[in-house]
Amino acid sequence: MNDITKTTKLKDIYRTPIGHDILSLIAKQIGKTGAVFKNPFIGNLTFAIIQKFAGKKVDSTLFDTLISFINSCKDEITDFGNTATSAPQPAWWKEAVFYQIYPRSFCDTNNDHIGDLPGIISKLDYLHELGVTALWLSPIYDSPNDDNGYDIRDYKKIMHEFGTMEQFDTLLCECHKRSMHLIMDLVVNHTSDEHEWFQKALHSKTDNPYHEYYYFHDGSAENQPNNWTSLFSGKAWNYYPELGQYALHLFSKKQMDLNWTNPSVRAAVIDMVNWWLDKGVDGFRMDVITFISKTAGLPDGNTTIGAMSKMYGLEHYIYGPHLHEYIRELNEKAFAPHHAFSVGEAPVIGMSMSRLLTNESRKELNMVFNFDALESGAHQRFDIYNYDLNYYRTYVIDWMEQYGSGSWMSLFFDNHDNPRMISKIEKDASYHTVLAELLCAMQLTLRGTPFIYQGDEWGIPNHSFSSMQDITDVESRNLYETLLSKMNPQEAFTKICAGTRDHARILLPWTPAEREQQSAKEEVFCFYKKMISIRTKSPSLLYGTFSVVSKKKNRFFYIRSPYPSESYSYFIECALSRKQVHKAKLPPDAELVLSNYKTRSKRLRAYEINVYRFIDRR
Ligand code: TEU
Ligand code: CA
Repeated sequence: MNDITKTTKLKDIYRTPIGHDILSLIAKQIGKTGAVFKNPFIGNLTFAIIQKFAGKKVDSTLFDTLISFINSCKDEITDFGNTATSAPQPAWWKEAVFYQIYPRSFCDTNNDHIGDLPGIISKLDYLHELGVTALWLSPIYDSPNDDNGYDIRDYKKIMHEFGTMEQFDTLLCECHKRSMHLIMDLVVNHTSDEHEWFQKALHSKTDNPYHEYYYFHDGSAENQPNNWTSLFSGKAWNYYPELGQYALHLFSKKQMDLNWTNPSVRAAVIDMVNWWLDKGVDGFRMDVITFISKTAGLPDGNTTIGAMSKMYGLEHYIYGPHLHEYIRELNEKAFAPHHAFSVGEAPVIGMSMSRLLTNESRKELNMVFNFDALESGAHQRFDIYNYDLNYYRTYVIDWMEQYGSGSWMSLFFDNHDNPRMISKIEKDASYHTVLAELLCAMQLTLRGTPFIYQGDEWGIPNHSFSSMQDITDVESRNLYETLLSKMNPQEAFTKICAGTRDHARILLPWTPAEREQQSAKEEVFCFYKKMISIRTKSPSLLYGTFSVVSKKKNRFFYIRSPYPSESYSYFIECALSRKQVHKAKLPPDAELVLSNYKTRSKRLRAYEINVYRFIDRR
């Protein structure tokens, strides 16, 4: 593939992996999809023409930066065929219903108001009854909890608030007894600054192998090595006067980035992963795994990109030059020999780069978590707005049809890093039950692996915080401090409440006394249980093809067609807003198998979803 230049047409840039995803990201900022670059006028523009029109408004280094980033990927996008119609290779992780547990707030059994391993063990029968077949545990390792366990101090020790290694062994054994897989969280882009490796790294900057485990750069108190900023606000460097050096942290000040160019780091990570896989763990969710390779020399980030994204330097770490090499080595020396499952967290990158990470021919990852649909349109997480499910429909159709026959989607609406999706969509709680059930049935009838986040099965909404005293998340607390330079405390608190990760980290209300609207929660639980059962028993929903029947505004009708071993097709009709919409013309003899409304109606009501099955006689 030839390198692109300033005179390459946008439509040709759109055909390169990084170019596709960058142009899609730019389109998203104006509420469009990348398809806009197939438009003859727009597709024939070039960076040179744009530069001419934009003049001084756009710094010329921006296009140079984009061109070198796009040219840094030498992989071709081979046509991997149409995801929606291919017959995939069966695998347990394609059929699984995953449930993400954030141990700190899942279930507490010793009244310290912190979830623990005995709490998880005590709920395995509940999860088995729901129909869950695989668990993903957010980090349970020893940690000072600056970022609630995503700052690991000892990879082979259990956090004392959660319990003991013996209790973990019991948990793993009890999962397997119930034919449930268990995957852990692999956080190896960084360690805690209290990790033994980092503590040894501080001893001296010469003749010290551990010093090369991290990114240390010479400097003085004023001039840090580059302009990179942390995703948790502020600069991405700590200064150590005793060494006269800075060390890199893309996240909190206590999460120090590992230097993956160092073969000793890669070997130490591989050793640790094998240690857990030898214990019988079934795989890992890999925390910001796409950040592990950085541009050599850690050069300054482009100021225009930094100002737009608030992440100065991101073009130098979101998809670095050796990323595929490192992941392939990890797969070859740890995951593949154990037939272990891997899902990589992949912030910022889009479908093309994700395809190169997950296509089976690449022997890298089984799946990724893509975040393009976590916010609708050009919105960011801390914006105060109503998420538009029409955006989700466009996104999921695009991925269902373009991702490629050798790649497999993860399907999720919630996780521990985001406010609850039902509250993003609707601020009026009276819609939350039907909305929770709409999201459930979409997630479990689309093609891919569903990841249910703890509490989704009760339709848990956002929490109401009364002041910043209630907010514990380091990302939110840091952001609040920076906001105070631009707005008053009340405005800053309101903005934090719109996007804080704390919404997803409130202890689950297990006892009826703790549960408001207990009957609504039980209704949502029963709906989840039924929908999971329908999916689990239906190869068409697991592996069948996907085709769109209607994608008109506020509607989403689609068909899942039989997988060879089954006769039934499924027809799903959804209303994506409060507005009533015309119903679909159903296939003959369609039988309603699940609805989130108890009565029937001529039109689809607010957030109504109906799942039908039928024999396709066409
Ligand atoms: O998150 C990576 C990440 O980029 C998140 O901060 C995300 O961008 C944002 O919070 C909203 O989506 C992973 C973990 O999931 C997160 O909990 C950790 O704080 C972070 O890495 C550092 O380990
Ligand atoms: Ca506890």
